[in-house]
Amino acid sequence: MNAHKAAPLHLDAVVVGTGFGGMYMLHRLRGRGLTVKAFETGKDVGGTWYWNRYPGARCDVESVEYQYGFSAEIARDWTWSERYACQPEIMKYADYVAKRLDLRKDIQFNTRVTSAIYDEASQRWTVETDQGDVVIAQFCIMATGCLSASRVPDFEGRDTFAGDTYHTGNWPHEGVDFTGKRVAVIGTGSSGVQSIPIIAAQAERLFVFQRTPNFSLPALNGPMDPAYVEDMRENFMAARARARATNSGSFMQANDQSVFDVDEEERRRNFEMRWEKGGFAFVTSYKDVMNKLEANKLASEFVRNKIRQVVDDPKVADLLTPTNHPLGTKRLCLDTNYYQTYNLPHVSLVDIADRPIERITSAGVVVAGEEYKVDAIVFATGFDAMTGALLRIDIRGKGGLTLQEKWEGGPRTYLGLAVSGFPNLFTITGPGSPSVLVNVIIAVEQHSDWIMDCIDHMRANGLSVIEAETDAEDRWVDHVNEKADETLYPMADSWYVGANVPGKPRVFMPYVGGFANYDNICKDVAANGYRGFSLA
Ligand code: NA7
Repeated sequence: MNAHKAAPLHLDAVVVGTGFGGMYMLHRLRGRGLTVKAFETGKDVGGTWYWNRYPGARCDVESVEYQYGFSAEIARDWTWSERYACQPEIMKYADYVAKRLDLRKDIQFNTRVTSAIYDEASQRWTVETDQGDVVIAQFCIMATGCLSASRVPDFEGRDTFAGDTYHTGNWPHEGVDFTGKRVAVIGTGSSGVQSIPIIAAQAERLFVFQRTPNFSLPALNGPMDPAYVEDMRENFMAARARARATNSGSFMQANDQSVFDVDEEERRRNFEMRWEKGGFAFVTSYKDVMNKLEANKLASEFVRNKIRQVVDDPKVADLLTPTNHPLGTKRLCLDTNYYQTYNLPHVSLVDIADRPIERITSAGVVVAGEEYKVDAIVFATGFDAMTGALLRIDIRGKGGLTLQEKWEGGPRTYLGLAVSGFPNLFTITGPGSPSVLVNVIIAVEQHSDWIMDCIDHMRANGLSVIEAETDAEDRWVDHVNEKADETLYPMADSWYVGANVPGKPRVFMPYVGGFANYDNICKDVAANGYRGFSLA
């Protein structure tokens, strides 16, 4: 229930969420003289990193890339300690940026936005919060994140468990010590893969419940090479500019040869060389790995062999080896000693692919009539990705249309930035934009800059309302689908298509056409009088 409602505050813009997207958007809007306030559910900035404090939580984009590129000074004055930053270091970085830009004075923490309702007569959004705030604003910008609505599946008996339960995406801030405990981990996506080795190192007994084996590549994390750190201090901005001109939006050197341009020996050498580098470089071994099944099969089989080489028990190795989806079509994981963990005598893999968890009892988890008795259950079961955080807010556009109604058959946006029927509402990394398929920091900067330019344009031309046209939206949705269908991505039951949430419409949500292509489309739309938008 909402707290007592305050008198409405009139502002130019409201930003919902202060992960890296909301932080930068707030900075941009404020810098252009708009009156703006941001609301944030957490007690601090950082978004998904604020919540995902599970043991081993680590970014799988290299730390030098996972930072803002809008300010040479901010980049130069920050030094990452490891190749892949751990969650606490990313929080320190978020704190550093928040202090540097003095962002917190315009953020209200501990506050969840509950509704955003558009009034056609006044052309204003009324945004309300669970703390009783009422803000009336011209622009409402949703920076709610792609992986922020965590979910625990509705296992029968879930609430009867007598021990402790945790979700990786909502981890206690004081941390958890599993020493001497019997622990169940349910889920083997990135959060499971990162946390399992660390939980195993503490726990007396660990059961991992796996529905789908995922491909995981070795991160080969370690301290940063000082020479590279210095190089990046000088040359980061140029490297970022180059990355923005690529479709991966990253520093990785993609190989534009086909798998079939080379013989078997050469291919094996190249796979091995990229494997040895660690990280996602392996996926860019050849240009057709993600769009030709035969090419993907070769890369997939290389990784499967690596798994078999590491895991001692061939039966366990078989269970851990992904066979039901092509490499990369479910979000790839990066790990440190994940597969090695299954060689430990106190770690057991419980296959639940064909025999789902029957129920949770007061003592543990039941599968195929067998009760696995544990003291704690860790749900590493993921998120209602990309749409969940938006749909949990009561958003109503023209004619009282709710976003839930509008997206009943799956999300529909124009450029992942705007929704027809919802004027002056922008979504940062909304469905239909590259978002989770590229370095998300680049994605949020590009969106925030585009939105800022758009608002500048409106102000300079005496315009007060912008709305995506339905036709343009339809064409964009078709285009997003066409691009996805050119790839292997739709073959997997991934969270990219909402398959992890029962009843969620199966739609490929991110835009797979590439960052640089997408950026050019957005620029072109703006340069052509915001083609596909109506402005008044
Ligand atoms: P993910 O990647 O969605 O992984 C969730 C895991 O939980 C995955 O293995 C799921 O199996 C499993 N899951 C979900 N529901 C169930 C049920 N009902 N029963 C058994 N197992 C289940 O979430 P993460 O938090 O690991 O990672 C999210 C993103 O964060 C990641 O992709 C990176 O971008 C960072 P499934 O594969 O659906 O069969």
